[in-house]
Amino acid sequence: MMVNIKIEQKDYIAIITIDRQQALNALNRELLNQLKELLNNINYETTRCLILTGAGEKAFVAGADIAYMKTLSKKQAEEFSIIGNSIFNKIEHLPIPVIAAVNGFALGGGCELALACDIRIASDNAVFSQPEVSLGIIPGFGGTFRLSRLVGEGIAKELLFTGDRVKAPRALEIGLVNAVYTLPELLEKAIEMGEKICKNSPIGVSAIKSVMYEVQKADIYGKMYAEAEYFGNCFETEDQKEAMTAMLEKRPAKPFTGK
Ligand code: DAK
Repeated sequence: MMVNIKIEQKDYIAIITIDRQQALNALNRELLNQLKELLNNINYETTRCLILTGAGEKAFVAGADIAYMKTLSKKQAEEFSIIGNSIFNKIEHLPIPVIAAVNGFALGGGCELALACDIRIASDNAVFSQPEVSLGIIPGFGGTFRLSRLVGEGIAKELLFTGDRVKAPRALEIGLVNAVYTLPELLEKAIEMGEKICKNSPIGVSAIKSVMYEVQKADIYGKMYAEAEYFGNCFETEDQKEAMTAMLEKRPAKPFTGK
């Protein structure tokens, strides 16, 4: 029984909803495992497009679970990063298109999840950010290279270094999302796009996705392991522990010391 994720089928479209609203759909190990299982069990005879969204009106995914990450050692963090990356990579090379319907906060790992999808559309209350440097870490699920690929290196570096939040209109302007709708319209619009895709040749659609993936793959794999290593090195530091504790205690963190 999937406690954190729902999947429903609408004709050829499967809709996966991440539903862990008490933590704004933050990704912990259990949720990632469930997502992996769902992805491993997609029947491509009956499914030609996947939509990923978050439950509720507030968040798509508010990030990797900070309460879970707070106490990770360097080694555990590196492992967590590799597990997450394997799932996000899987999404990226599923033989069918994946549309992220971003219905609110897409922060940290949530933004990275959206980045691993083929297409992103958002509701007008969506907020994107890679705030990891404010938590004493770096993105661990491919955010560094996938964000650059999508919005260009200059804007990606600005967002990664500052942790600035990007609201829906700006996300549209920089190409982080393809379109913005009201929240009640969002899923309907994602389904509409999915239906158009599903009317086309599944072999053709899949071939396009594969070609585009193959072209980028060689480049991405090397970068991914570098990211995991640097990510691991941010753990067991005073800054990481203090910043994550402060977030969970809902207080401002002490200034970073670089230790
Ligand atoms: N993790 C755990 N719990 C979270 C969470 C998160 N990322 N985001 C929110 N929550 C929980 C809050 O702690 C709170 O729990 P209770 O206090 O009710 O028990 C509940 O969700 C509601 O949140 P708030 O009370 O804070 O709600 P507000 O409306 O006041 O604020 C917010 C919403 C989204 C602005 C705020 O919750 C917030 O700033 N959340 C943290 C967002 C964030 O910094 N996300 C990035 C996390 S870092 C990795 C791979 C990837 C990554 C890391 C590692 N490896 C594989 C190793 C990526 C890193 C991240 O994602």
